[in-house]
Amino acid sequence: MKLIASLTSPYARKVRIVLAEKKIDCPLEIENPWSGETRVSGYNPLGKVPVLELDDGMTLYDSRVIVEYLDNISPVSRLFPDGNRQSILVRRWEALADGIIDAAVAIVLERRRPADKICEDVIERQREKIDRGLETLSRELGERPWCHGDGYSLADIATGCCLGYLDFRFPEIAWKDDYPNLKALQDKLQLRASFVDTLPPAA
Ligand SMILES: N[C@@H](CCC(=O)N[C@@H](CS)C(=O)NCC(=O)O)C(=O)O
Repeated sequence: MKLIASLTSPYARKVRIVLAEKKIDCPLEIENPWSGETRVSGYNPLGKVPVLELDDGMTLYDSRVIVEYLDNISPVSRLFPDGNRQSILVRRWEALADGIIDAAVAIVLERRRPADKICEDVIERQREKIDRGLETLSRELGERPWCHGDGYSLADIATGCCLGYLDFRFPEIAWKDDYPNLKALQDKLQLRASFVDTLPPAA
């Protein structure tokens, strides 16, 4: 098994954290999907990372499929709860956290366009998704110590990767001042070796 990923992808970070939490050894093949020489499309027709290549050559994408697979191949540190409703609620957190990342990535890509082609309306629309998403994450977390149930789950990992990506690419977004409960969660998550070891490299 090997993971094809970039070190800055927040979706790949989620998978790398899951591997670490579940103590699954998995070599990492670093690929920049944006480089001209990328081989990612040979693993994933969508040309995106992360991709998990299994020992029989089957490739799994995207990150949500990969983390579900990984959680099921090892009983160590289960990250999805049993039961349809509980498990769907964790996936719902993941969908929201990943959706905020999708909006943030869309802004990063828009800003990379030539100055005269950048569309402020596109940026504004995506920024509204980030703002509403953060407000919802905070409201749904409330004063509880973890995103779902009584303990650490994939909901926390997905949320931590989302907040970490905002810190990485959008230091100007003051989510820590606006949402102290999200800051408290992030402070706690950042102490975990899985989070420390997967921080994106300094730009
Ligand atoms: N929904 C996908 C998103 C993956 C994704 O967009 N990855 C980015 C890197 S952060 C990528 O590879 N982009 C290349 C492209 O869009 O061509 C997942 O969860 O894995």
